[in-house]
Amino acid sequence: MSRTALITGITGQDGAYLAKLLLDKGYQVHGMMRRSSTETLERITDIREDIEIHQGDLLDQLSLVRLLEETQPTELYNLAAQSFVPTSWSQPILTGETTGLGVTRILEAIRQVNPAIRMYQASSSEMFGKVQETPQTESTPFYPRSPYGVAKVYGYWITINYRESYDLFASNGILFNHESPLRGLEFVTRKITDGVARIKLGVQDKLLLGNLEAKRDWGFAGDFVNAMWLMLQADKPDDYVVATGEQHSVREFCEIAFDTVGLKLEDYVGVDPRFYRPAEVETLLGDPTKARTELGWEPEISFEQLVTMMVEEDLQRIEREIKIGS
Ligand code: NAP
Ligand code: F7E
Repeated sequence: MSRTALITGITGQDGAYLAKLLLDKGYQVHGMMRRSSTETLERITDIREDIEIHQGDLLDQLSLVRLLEETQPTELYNLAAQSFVPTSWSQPILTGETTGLGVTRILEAIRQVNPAIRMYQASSSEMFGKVQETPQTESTPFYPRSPYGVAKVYGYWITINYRESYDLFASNGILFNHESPLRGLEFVTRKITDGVARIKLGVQDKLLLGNLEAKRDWGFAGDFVNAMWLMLQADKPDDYVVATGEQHSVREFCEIAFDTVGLKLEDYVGVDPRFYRPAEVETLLGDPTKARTELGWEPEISFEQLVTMMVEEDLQRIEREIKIGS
């Protein structure tokens, strides 16, 4: 039977990895992107001909209904969001509208067009914020620390509420930080690997960061999108923590990244309080036991492999840019 998936947020990091995974599995893949004055398809240029892109916006209910009618998906992956935590303090209303209420708009569109569509909601470890226990599991209480985290808590609960109210197949993946060479440059991992590559190639002197002691459970995006798919193949909808079960600090990430190119962090990294947050999430560590036992999900890429992969890809990209510029 041919399976059809609709991915919101297809132009983002996870959208690109998930689209590739679904194409490999034989899905017909549709992606939703919002209108912009410049091209934002950079992450999916290699599969552009294999997928269908449609315009739509989480802020526009009618566009969602129309899109579901047009594409008739069997599975919908709601990855679109305002996902950068610092921006959620400068644009809290937009973040609430997109990252929070946007989920209700998707659920309402599903109800209206076809309640049999299976839906994945991109929930986040940011919901645990000021952690109430360690490691965090599916039953750990939430304590979000940013407008982004608060909006994700709303998205999480509205997904459960629609599942219970209308019997929808709607599942939350509580995903811990996952990174890749396709990660946005403003997130700390990519900021570091891009900075390290530029320093190594002589086009940058310093790398200015915020809280070096923050700890995260970092995994590889390519591994994590597989968990999203597995959730929608399960017998029943449910909520799952997706994490590696291993924690590292921003400082450790930096050390490995600089080591990869034979340099020392102390010679290049400075702390700039501009990158501190009004309320910080100091530590996150997930327990992926449920995803492992019930879905058979396991991450394949280690922390060290992830850092090295990201540094190496940034080195190659910047080398190409330098060649083109000279
Ligand atoms: P990302 O790279 O920032 O991608 C976000 C996507 O959402 C982009 O395609 C963006 O489009 C789109 N978008 C933003 N506002 C929109 C709107 N109003 N209407 C339609 N599309 C809109 O994020 P990601 O890292 O791939 O993460 C995917 C999802 O997982 C997000 O919901 C994020 O909050 C969540 N999450 C991420 C992580 C992580 O560590 N990566 C962990 C937990 C949860 P443009 O290209 O036009 O900006
Ligand atoms: O920050 C610290 C910063 O912006 C990680 C999103 O995908 O994952 C992501 O959110 C840590 C924080 O990711 C800099 O203070 C230090 O403690 O890479 P980040 P995030 O805030 O954890 C979750 C799971 C999501 O759901 C989100 O969508 O690193 N940090 N110095 C810095 N962070 C940044 N961005 N820049 C710095 O210079």
